[in-house]
Amino acid sequence: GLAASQQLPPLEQKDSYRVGFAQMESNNPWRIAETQSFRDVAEQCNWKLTVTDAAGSAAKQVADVDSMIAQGMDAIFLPPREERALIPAVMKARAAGIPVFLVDRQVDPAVAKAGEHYVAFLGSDFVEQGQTAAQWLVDNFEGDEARIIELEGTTGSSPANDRKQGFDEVIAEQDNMTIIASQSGDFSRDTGRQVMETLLQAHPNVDVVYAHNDEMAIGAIQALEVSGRTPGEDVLVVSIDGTRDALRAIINGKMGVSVESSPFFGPVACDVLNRYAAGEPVEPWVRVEDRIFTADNAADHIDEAY
Ligand code: GYE
Repeated sequence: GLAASQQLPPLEQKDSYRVGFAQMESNNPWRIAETQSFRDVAEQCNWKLTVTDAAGSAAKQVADVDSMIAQGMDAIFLPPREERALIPAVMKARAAGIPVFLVDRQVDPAVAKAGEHYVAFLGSDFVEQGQTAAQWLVDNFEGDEARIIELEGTTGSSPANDRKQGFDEVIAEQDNMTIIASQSGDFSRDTGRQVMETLLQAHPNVDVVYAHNDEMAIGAIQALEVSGRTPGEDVLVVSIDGTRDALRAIINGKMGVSVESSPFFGPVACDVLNRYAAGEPVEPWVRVEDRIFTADNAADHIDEAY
């Protein structure tokens, strides 16, 4: 009946779980640290862990989830590369009776819901991260007028949508700040560098770069340096993640701030799976609290960075 069909698939308590982690790509340190975090907890959580890598293709990620369903995994942890493209994978796993936990990115909440189609979303508040980056800029920008270039993450991904929303709404309230260009760099260092090189031609008067992640920010810093600019002096760079390269750039004065977005989901994934199997309630959004890295504290955190 209707009630039964709206129930999430149960998970039996067992000595060992077959767990799938369907990673989307491994082309940056954040993704590698996240995958490693799952591998690190597998043994102590009694998981037989299967990891796939969709190599940046949402279609392959759907196929990877398909094969995990076919193999009869007990549970699937999924970081959906794009908000819409991965919805069929979520629905199919649920129909097959396999509980799905979204990690680090969301699917479109108008279509698929936590507590109904999947168990929970484990991750950060991306709107808040964008607001925090913008507020740091408002508090620390020293020029008269800020012309901002925004490098967006992967088109159609929840962190790109939400980091843009949070940042843009704070900037819209500032009389002296304007976003003069906003374009996707696909969360990648190389693409970020190329997009920045192109945008610099059209907007040589840029004062600030806001990148949706550190990899693109590092790419932008390279493009700024190649163009003869001094990042941190001529152009202020603000970003999100807190990678080792970003903390190093902050220490070297090339980057102003990196708002943390932690990739270390293994321990929380273990805890949530155990609670779910024990029949305990799992909140629809298992929220990760993020810190902020600046010149004041970057050196204190570089040793634990990835
Ligand atoms: O910021 C980025 C990664 O989804 C929160 O994806 C994650 C983002 C992270 O590629 O570096």
